[in-house]
Amino acid sequence: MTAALTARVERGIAWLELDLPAEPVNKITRGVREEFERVLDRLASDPDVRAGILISRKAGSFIAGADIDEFGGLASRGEAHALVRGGQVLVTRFATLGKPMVAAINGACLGGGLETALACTYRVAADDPKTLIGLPEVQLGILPAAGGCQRLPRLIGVRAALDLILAGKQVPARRAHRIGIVDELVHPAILDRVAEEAAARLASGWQPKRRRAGLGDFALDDNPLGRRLVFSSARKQVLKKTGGHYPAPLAALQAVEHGMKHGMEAGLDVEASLFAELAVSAVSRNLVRIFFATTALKKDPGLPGDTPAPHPVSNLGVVGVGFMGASIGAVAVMKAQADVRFKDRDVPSVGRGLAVAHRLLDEQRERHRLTRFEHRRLSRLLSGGVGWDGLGRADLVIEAVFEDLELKQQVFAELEAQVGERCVLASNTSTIPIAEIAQGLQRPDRMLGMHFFSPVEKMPLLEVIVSEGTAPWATVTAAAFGRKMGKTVIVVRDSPGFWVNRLLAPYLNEAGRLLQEGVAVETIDKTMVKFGFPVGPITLIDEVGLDVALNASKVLHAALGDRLQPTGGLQRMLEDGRFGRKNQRGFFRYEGGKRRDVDMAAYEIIGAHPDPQVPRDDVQPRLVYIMLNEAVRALHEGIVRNTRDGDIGAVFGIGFPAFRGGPLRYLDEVGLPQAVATLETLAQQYGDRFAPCERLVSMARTGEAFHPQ
Ligand code: 3H9
Repeated sequence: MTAALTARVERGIAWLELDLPAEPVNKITRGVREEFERVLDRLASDPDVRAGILISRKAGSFIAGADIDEFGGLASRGEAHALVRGGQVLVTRFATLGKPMVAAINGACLGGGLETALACTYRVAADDPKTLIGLPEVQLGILPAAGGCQRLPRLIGVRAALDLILAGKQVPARRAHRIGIVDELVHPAILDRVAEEAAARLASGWQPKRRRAGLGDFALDDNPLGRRLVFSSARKQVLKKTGGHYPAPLAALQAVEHGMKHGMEAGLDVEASLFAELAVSAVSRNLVRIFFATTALKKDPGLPGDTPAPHPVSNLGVVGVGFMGASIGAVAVMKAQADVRFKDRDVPSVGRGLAVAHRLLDEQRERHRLTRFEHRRLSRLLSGGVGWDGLGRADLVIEAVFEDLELKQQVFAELEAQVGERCVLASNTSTIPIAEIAQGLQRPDRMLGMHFFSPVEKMPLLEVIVSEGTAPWATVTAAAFGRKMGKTVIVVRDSPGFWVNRLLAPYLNEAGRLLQEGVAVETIDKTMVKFGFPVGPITLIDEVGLDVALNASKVLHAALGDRLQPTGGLQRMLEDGRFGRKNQRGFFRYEGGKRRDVDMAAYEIIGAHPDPQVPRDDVQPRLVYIMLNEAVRALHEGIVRNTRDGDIGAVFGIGFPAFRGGPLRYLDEVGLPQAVATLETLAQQYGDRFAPCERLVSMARTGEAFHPQ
């Protein structure tokens, strides 16, 4: 096998150049580790070598961490322990070489990659968008275990380190420089030269002076009492955020705390034993699967077989620039660098849309995610007007007007007369079948749905909805542009509610039924947060808007029948002018934009009376299983292409607990016969809507699984 590591010595400086053959990223595999060990032994004993430089020769990737593929193969804690000890030995070797080492960072420097760079004496980074730096391990259900929990807090302070480690953040080189992870930030073209100069200086005994972070931070970090405070408040925050479902951030916290109290060696021991436990846990396995599914979707054109090439989209039109349309435009500018033209019915609407989009760009500038120059350049890509002019050049137009079939049909009829032959037409509808919107178009083959989720700049999912008549070139073009916008894209068949709303509707209806039966709002929401959802269903209704939720329910009820019948509560709330957070009136009270407690008036309006006597044991199974059953039906109808897309859609679109792997993975874990039995019991008690669907029953009978091992 070809070597990943090349070593050469010039003027007393050893260059260690990494380029893992036939792989898109550099990662620390067992083989790479062995190569490093051999080379480092040589350097240590070579009297001609005064210093070393670790650099990548793979574009866009310094080192993306330990090889995640190797985790999947770990059969036991013992194996995991051996793997992590191997990693620690290698990283420690960099720190104890007896010769200064410079990490010249260009491209992703993550996990074990950053841990290696931290063990070097000095870090120079290329100021390039691909240079992302961080310890994302907790997102895989593990902790930084090659010394990251020890070296990062010692370098930048406990608080700053915890901020990165506990959320698994990846920060751009510029921010890494500001907080002190990186010593020097340089233009990519001079990275080699600056690294070489630094290595030469270090070899001559130069000691780099490091800025210490803010005085306040070190006042807390540097004394045991202050640190205890930092750790206890971090622990509280982690528990609040994870609900105790994700053990990795707590483990990382423990490793940092232990190491700061008892020294580096003891800290490394704790890192290793916690890693061994976590790496073979079900939570980590599910999170790793989600990582690989997301990565696979980045390359998936959206259709099987020989697909046409997507058309490039450099000009985007957005028609209807309320909050949603404007945010789609802003993200298209920021992530895809598209030239975006807004169109709405009058000047004030266009002005409001542009203001929303500019605000989103300004926020990026304020958070230092855009330089002043980039901010100015991107802002100029946004324009708008009330006429159709400007849309003639569009490669893709996304319509985001009010959810009304006739209005949408009218928009597309007018639009079709303006745009060129190769322009894709997309509706951001959340419920209306695409084929119906496309009726009457001269070229319905270029029409599809692009269902974004609000807030667009935060929500990672995009459903691309294709009807029978949608042409493959249009599908792959929309999917490719969605990915360019930074979204995880699933291609979904045109059908009522598509995938995400199809699963949500029965879940939210059931929550409405529980309310009506006398279960308190807090009980319903807390139960589902305890299961692992980020928010409960009643909070979710307030967030998405009661009008939107009811509209989706009605569409699904009309299409799929009684099992999806909504309760009358939402209708009555709307008649009382309650739209949820957007007008600060819903199931909750709002003050100055902040959500407060439950609005007791809501119970009156829907005619419900919270009753502590109502049994709560069935709240969770009712809400969870009604969704699972619908997921199996929709999968069987081919609404999503496969179980991977179904699970990813539910995790990223609904907030189905990632640590459970998605609804279909969760069914496998529960066991299909057990799931059928639970649904049958619920059906006996609460009605036919819980009757297990045929597909689930047959799979349970034949012993199939959604994700066969
Ligand atoms: C760790 O380091 C543990 C240590 O603390 C302790 C150990 C002792 N391993 O995402 P992309 C693959 S844990 C294996 O499409 P991008 C990826 O699957 C690790 N494979 O590109 C894909 O493969 P394929 C902590 C990896 O430019 C290909 O590379 N590190 C790894 O959009 C391209 O990936 C992380 O969690 C890996 N470490 O984004 C970093 N990384 O082509 C995870 C990537 O066969 N990785 N691949 O489908 C990322 O965040 C992104 O992949 C990255 C590139 C930003 C690097």
